[in-house]
Amino acid sequence: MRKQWTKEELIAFENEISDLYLDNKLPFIFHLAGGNEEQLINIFKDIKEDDYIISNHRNHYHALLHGIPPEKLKQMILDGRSMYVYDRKRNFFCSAIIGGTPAIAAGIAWALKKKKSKQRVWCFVGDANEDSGHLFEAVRYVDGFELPCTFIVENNNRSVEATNEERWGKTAEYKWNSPSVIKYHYVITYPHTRRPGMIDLSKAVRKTDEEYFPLLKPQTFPSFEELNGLDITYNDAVIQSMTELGEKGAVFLGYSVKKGDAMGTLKNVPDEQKIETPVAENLISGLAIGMSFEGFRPVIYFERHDFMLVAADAICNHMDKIERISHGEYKVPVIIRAVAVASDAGPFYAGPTHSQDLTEVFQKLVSFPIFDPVTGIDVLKAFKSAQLSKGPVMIIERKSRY
Ligand SMILES: Cc1ncc(C[n+]2csc(CCOP(=O)(O)OP(=O)(O)O)c2C)c(N)n1
Repeated sequence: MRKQWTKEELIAFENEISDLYLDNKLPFIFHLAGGNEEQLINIFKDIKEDDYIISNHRNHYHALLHGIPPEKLKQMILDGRSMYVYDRKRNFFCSAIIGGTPAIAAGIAWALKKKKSKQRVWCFVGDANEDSGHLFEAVRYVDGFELPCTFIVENNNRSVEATNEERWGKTAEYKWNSPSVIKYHYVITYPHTRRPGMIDLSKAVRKTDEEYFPLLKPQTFPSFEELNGLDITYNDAVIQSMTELGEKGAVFLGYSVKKGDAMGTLKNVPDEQKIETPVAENLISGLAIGMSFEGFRPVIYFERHDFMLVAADAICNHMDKIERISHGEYKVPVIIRAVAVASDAGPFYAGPTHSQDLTEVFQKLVSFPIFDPVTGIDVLKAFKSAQLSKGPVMIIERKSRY
């Protein structure tokens, strides 16, 4: 049974955190909530204990109201994790990257609906989340497929220091035409964040990035020596790998994966496992993350590297970092098929915006394994490793080798 918080208790918790800061105990960025106690206490009356809460940088109230014990939350805050509050057991997740969470929320909701679960996803966002298209993509997706997800826009008419009018002029008060969006207004009682000048940093205990967020141990994979010597072409190896993944229950996401069969590579995969998506690469990748939280193994098909840049937030800020920033509580076993169509790809060549090979860029950007198979046997080994991976994996496919 979750503790029922009163307005006064919530305020007292945040005041205590504020005092810890003034006492040099929190030498890092954190965000205090205040002014929306009554609205949140009301909203949480509709939220069940096993529902998902997808929160953001200002998450202390959401965490307390969803049942994270105050001592546990306080310790996380003391450990530099105010913006990184996770609790897998209570389905509590957050991201401080504005715009990053709605697609993930939609992906979890997709999975819950598929599993015929009674659970729901509640995604809390500030008004700055209305600033980019990411929220719109997720709302449209949730509405279109009637997914069990509600987005709550917490409008305090402020992003850092700027009002909505300053950012958007006459379109400041955006109205959503969606059954999935609730918007409430409030006047926030704290500044955006505490200012560095308010404390004596020389008295603060400071740790390294790695002490706050230990690095993940690199995964090792078997060598699959039994595959050596097989006579299989690159293209057939991709088809065989997709067939195997399909038999193991993977779901395949992308646009035109049903009609186009991802250039014929999904021809042996049952249609129910092919998820036709909008042409919204960041949404596709966020959906995959959310689905993976609920036990699905999503395989994303990007038909050109260039298009992955649109998904860079979901791939680099989220997919790659979620396991580390959640101290291992959330894992993201997503497989990315990254097809490179360089100028040597003959009839598939389509000019400079469609022919970049970003393998080395992603090798620098992300810490998860990236396989770049050369032969058919390498392809089989790469996808077998991907099947075993506990986290994300990217496999480069080259059209010129198909
Ligand atoms: C993609 C991205 N851009 C910029 C920031 C920096 N940033 C942190 S909080 C914030 C403002 C958020 O405002 P809002 O969503 O309205 O929430 P509030 O802080 O008012 O609760 C910004 C711009 C960020 N975290 N992520």
